[in-house]
Amino acid sequence: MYKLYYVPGACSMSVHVALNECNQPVTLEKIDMAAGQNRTPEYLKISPRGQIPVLVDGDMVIREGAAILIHLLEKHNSPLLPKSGAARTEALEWLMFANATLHPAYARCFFLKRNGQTDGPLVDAAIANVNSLWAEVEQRLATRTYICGEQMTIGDILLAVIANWSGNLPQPVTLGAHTKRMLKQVVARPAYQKAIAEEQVEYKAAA
Ligand SMILES: N[C@@H](CCC(=O)N[C@@H](CS)C(=O)NCC(=O)O)C(=O)O
Repeated sequence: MYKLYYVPGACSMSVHVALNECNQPVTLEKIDMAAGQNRTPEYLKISPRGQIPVLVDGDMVIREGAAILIHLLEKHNSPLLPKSGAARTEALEWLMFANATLHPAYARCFFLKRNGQTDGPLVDAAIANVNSLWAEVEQRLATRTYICGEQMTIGDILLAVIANWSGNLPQPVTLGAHTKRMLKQVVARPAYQKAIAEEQVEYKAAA
């Protein structure tokens, strides 16, 4: 059985949803970051950067979210990651957009907030960056049901997870109508609802 180290509602939730989409049972190991559980010597042996997600699959310990998702979706032949060709490249492009562009854009805002900056030019610039990325998503979704077309792919799930962090930013961000429509469809899926119930998070981004 898989083991997932997670924080409720954090980027690890995309792995949780993917496991549910693949109908895979998982042992959930909650990490309380506020209590410093990610900095204990035991946890640092599992995750040297003190981060989540970490997925344990037999003898394998996988630490980067995108690598974990690709590993799972390939292993379980999930349509969330097309097998080959342009469709696969596009799905990977938008997974990486969420993981390596949008996620760090939010992380910069949280870093500023944690360090006492809730307004001023740095915060404005960081929020403007987040808004410009969501504007790009909105533009794509004006002509597509999901970020890569009519088939939901893994990027949509990670976008939905990240969108729900917006209420914790130092300033509000704008999610467009097409984006909210996509988020509603993704979050309505039984796999997402199961993860919401198991992690006990509230989903607000699609309202
Ligand atoms: N590149 C990593 C980033 C993971 C990451 O930033 N996780 C956050 C939660 S969403 C975390 O563990 N933050 C705590 C820390 O960095 O100390 C991945 O995609 O897995």
